[in-house]
Amino acid sequence: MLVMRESRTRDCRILNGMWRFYPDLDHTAEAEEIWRDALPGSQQCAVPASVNDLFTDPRIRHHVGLYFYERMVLVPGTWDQSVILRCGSATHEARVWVNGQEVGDHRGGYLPVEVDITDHVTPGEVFRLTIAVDNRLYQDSIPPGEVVQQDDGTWRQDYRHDFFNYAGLHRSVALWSRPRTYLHDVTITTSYSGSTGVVSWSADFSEAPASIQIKVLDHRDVSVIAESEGSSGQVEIPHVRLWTPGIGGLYDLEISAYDEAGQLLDCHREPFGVREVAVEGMQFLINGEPFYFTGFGMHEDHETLGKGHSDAHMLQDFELLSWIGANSLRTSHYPYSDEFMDYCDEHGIVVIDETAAVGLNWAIAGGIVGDEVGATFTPGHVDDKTQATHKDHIAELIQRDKNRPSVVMWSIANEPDTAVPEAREYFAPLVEWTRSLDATRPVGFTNVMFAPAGVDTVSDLFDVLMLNRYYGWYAHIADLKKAQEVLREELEKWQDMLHKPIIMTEYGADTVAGLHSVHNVPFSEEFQVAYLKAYEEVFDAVPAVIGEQMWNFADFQTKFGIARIDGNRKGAFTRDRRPKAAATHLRQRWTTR
Ligand code: BDP
Repeated sequence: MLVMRESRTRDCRILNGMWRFYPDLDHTAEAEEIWRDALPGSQQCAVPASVNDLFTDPRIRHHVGLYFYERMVLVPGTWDQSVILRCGSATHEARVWVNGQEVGDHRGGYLPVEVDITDHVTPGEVFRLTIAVDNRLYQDSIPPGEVVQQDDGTWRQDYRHDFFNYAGLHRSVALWSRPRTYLHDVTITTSYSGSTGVVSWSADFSEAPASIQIKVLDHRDVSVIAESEGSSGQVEIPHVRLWTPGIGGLYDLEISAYDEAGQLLDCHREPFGVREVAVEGMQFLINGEPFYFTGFGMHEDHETLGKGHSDAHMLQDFELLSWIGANSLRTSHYPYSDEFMDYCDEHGIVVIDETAAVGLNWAIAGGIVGDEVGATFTPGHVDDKTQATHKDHIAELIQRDKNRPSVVMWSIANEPDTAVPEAREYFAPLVEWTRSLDATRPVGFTNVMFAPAGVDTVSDLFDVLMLNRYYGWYAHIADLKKAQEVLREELEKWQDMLHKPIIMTEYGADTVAGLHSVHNVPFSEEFQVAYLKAYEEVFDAVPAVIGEQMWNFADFQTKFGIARIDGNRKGAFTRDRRPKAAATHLRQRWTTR
């Protein structure tokens, strides 16, 4: 599924704003088929946004089940093509009705929902659009979870990951007009030789057009740089401007399809960059140059909005990333919005693109050793069904992001239970699957502290080692000398065993902004800085370490827990994006490298 972009043949109406809203608090909506008529009541909800922090009623905040959204939509009278409804995401499942008739659904909360509604609407007329968003997570969803019926009959959502289960229409909703014969996919791969860029493309249409014209355009001013034709082939870019970290450098591949009479059928512009990514020995190369990752594991998370996208908030985050000297980030722990990824492509921000496969670990909960609840890889926990959903989810992510130059690596899971042999059976086919879908990027996952070198059973299957470590915090609390010792010993062991590049994808300490101490006590700003310095000394001493992404960019909301004070406080910035002392420290280190 291509990211929809306006073109000579594709038009768009953004449907963001205030929608009618009905949270199904008593779970009767399905039996009553409430989508058949206008939603009851007069409540409204903002789109895009998470539902949870907008209302004062705690039943809405903690609701487990369905939320209904509705609005009237005008199909422009000039639209005589296919009409497509597209939401950037609906967390975690969506069902869509047009005038009370079901037209489509989608499972998975962080990737687009696209439904062809042509046969149900009439140009020039208004229709009633209803979308149900289901926030429930199950054993076979990605991420997994469990809905528990409580003694008083209410439902509780359990899940094993460390961020609040925000729900809603989180990203833009739009109505699109698309030609009936249309480009539904294009794959672009690039390389270069000397100063000549080589671009290969392969385009798939709903129906073969009579001819296909290809143009390479400069993304900035759409000037034509090269031309070719056909559904697949190669085109050269003389004096190529390589896509470069910190700079960017985009081109567009314009694909135009014509019928026998030479009439334009469809036209789409796909942004791309010419760059090469490779892992060689213990180095990660971008355009042949060793790349050292600085930056963060992040979250889509803000006051009021929850996981709702806002261009203004996104821009502020990117400004802070630039200010602090971060050249990269990981989309922990799910795919981020199209807008976010577009910005990374445009500005040369290096992305480790992560799936929503987080919490596949029955031995921990949010970095902390959990209760004894049984094995991870067992029927009813993480099993064949989970793996099947995981596989589809990887395919959808690669489908969405494969042409993005910013994406230099796939992270197919965060902290699964890889201390047990069953993990290998689960992950080996998924690694192979990922490589079969994209042979151009390395594949990794982030390894949990409880599966260190010698215990972990899967890391040799992957190209790069990504480690999340909390020595000095969850283990050896406050003993930074010991933390350094254990960390160094472990990193050297990995280095000797695998000879692969290592990125430290998480390390951090909860820190309450404004709490100070001359004794470096945990939770103080001074301790967070001391903790970072201790880790950095080790990174600088181990050659295999080719990156540091501190946990987390900013404080973020989580479910309740005694180790969570209104959320996770490991941010370098507070939740409202004020710098802690750690931010100033990181800026000093990363801007002078
Ligand atoms: C790691 C998880 C991350 C948590 C972090 C923490 O990958 O999602 O937020 O620990 O505990 O286990 O802060």
